[in-house]
Amino acid sequence: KNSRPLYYNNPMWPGEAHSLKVEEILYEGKSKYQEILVFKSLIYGKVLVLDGIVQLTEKDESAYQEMIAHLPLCSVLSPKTVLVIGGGDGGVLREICRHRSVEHIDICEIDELVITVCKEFFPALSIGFEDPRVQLHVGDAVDFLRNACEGMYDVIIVDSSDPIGPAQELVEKPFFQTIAKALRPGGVLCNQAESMWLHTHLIQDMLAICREVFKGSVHYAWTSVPTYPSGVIGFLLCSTDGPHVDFLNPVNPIEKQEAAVKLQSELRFYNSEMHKASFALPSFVLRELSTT
Ligand code: AAT
Repeated sequence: KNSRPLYYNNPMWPGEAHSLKVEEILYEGKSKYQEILVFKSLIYGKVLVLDGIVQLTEKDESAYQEMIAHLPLCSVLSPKTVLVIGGGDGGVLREICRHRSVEHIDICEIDELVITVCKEFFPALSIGFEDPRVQLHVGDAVDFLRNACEGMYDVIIVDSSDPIGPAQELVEKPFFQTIAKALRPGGVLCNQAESMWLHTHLIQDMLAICREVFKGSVHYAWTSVPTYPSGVIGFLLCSTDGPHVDFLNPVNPIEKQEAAVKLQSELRFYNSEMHKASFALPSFVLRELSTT
């Protein structure tokens, strides 16, 4: 096991590496797309790692999955059709299924082995796949969206890995154009958008593309995820031309939904205050992002 490579030379995070104490390695394998590792950590519970990059831990997954799902779903009235890109662990599905208005969820994950491994080691996340409203499509999101029906979705959530490897094309303009086409007028995209501390150039590029492609509103929000590099991760929230979407004052707040008390008690991280707060940006980020 001493031959396991060091990851401080990952091109997404040159010169830095972060460590968690490994109690036990639970799974190690290689799919057609990536290396998959599951281990039990001392403090963060079980951890899913793809190509050396932490995708989630049991302790802090709620901060990511709840925000990436409820930020967009609370921003549109009565969302019914949703598409998830990536998200093979099932955590985002679990969150979407909490919304009673949702009737159909497509998920397009490229790597079937991620799904299989998560079903074995992360049952509290993969439970999302068991909901009858969920339809799984194993394949590349680029192809899936090329063939998607126009105006089909109220909300699209891109829960994809970093743009190295199979997710490379998911930060490019043609991909965003196919997303905009697949959304209904006034439909909403929430896209994983990296760290404001480390990736301002990537965020600037994505913002510039999205401001061109999405004719409604475009905003950057962020959340705290201690096990992601720099401890934070952001989201791009965009809406297509059509009924105006006010992301900062959501029309479908969690406390006004059916079974709101139960719903709110099930959530660990998201609430309406966190929703609003997530759009507040530090001054250096405001400056850097306004120049695009
Ligand atoms: N729910 C939190 C975990 C993820 S998982 C990202 C998923 O995106 C992976 O399962 C990966 O196989 C899938 N994926 C990557 N590329 C594609 C593609 N082209 N089409 C469909 N699915 C894809 C995200 C964590 C973010 C980590 C940030 N550092």
